[in-house]
Amino acid sequence: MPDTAQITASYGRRFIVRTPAGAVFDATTRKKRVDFACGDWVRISPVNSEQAVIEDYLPRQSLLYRQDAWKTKLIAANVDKLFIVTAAVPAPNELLLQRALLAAEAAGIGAVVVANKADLPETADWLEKLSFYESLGYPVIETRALDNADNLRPLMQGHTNIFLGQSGMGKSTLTNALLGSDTARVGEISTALDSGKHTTTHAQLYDLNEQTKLIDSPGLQEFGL
Ligand SMILES: Nc1nc2c(ncn2[C@@H]2O[C@H](COP(=O)(O)OP(=O)(O)OP(=O)(O)O)[C@@H](O)[C@H]2O)c(=O)[nH]1
Ligand SMILES: [Mg+2]
Repeated sequence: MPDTAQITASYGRRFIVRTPAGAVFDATTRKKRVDFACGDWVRISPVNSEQAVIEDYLPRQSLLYRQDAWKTKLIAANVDKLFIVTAAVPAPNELLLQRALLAAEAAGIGAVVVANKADLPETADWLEKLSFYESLGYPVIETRALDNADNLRPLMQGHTNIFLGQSGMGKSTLTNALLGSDTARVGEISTALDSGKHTTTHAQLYDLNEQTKLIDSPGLQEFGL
């Protein structure tokens, strides 16, 4: 008998789903379908107490995706607030920021620009660039994820939020600060390449509290629309 559940982790073809009662299953799809995303509500058929098959997704409130020359990749479903995580180090890509803002507009969801690593002296110049986006109406919030991320909490409360951005900007560090634990794996950045190392490899949904969810996502390098 089909049940409903939410996808809390997406590994491409394998998923973790969780029912409203809190049962967690390893899930696969039929016919190698990959059109499911973290945050999706789905109908599942349990196989046993640990495994289930995803039958279909329920109507989505929103869908974030990116596109390269070959295919469309789903980022997350049912998110209603996008936090674009930026930092002065490694070098931020302004085009990627603009594309993420466009994706938020296309999905009809609110966007916030996070200027993380505000403890670094390089941040001053980057904040100057970001003032343009603030003048367009996007909130720009400075964070120091190594201390805390408490100033993001009021903006996130009651929403399904996502951290999106380049590798190495501190999405998982912010996630851990909000969770108050070291749940999400955090990576070094490469000074030689001036980039992150793609530490987070799959989208993962966390509960911040009963009404508030947060998806930590893998770093983007390109972001076609
Ligand atoms: N100085 C400073 N370093 C930070 C801050 N936040 C994160 N970092 C460091 O930045 C590096 C990358 O952090 P991650 O949280 O792994 O970055 P990410 O955005 O999750 O990267 P991917 O998972 O690869 O997309 C780590 O070495 C963190 O310790 C901050 O506020 N200040
Ligand atoms: Mg990460």
